[in-house]
Amino acid sequence: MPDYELQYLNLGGRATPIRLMLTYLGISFKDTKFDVQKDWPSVKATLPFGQGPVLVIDKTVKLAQSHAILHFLAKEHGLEPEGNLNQAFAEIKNCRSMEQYCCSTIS
Ligand SMILES: N[C@@H](CCC(=O)N[C@@H](CS)C(=O)NCC(=O)O)C(=O)O
Repeated sequence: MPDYELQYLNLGGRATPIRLMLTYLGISFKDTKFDVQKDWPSVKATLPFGQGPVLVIDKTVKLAQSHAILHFLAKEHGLEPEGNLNQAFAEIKNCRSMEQYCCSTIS
């Protein structure tokens, strides 16, 4: 099993689905939470795109972008749906839940 470290701010946000997926899979991981005021300015420079969440694999590879991290973990650990259509439905749910998290609908 690879060594996983999840790096993010000291809040739920975009790290929540990643934490949930790793927990669902029963994979232990280091959950590193940075304090926005104290740690973030210096940490930001070390992160791809200067943003979190970031998944550090085996202390070497840094994966950015929450969707890419979720897809990677799903493929690596057997959660990726089979077939293009099922993958599209999963992607639709993923996109929609992120819209609901990020934006409010005007209507
Ligand atoms: N598309 C990126 C967005 C990443 C993002 O916006 N991260 C925010 C927290 S949710 C962040 O790191 N903000 C602090 C900053 O930009 O300094 C993803 O899904 O991971």
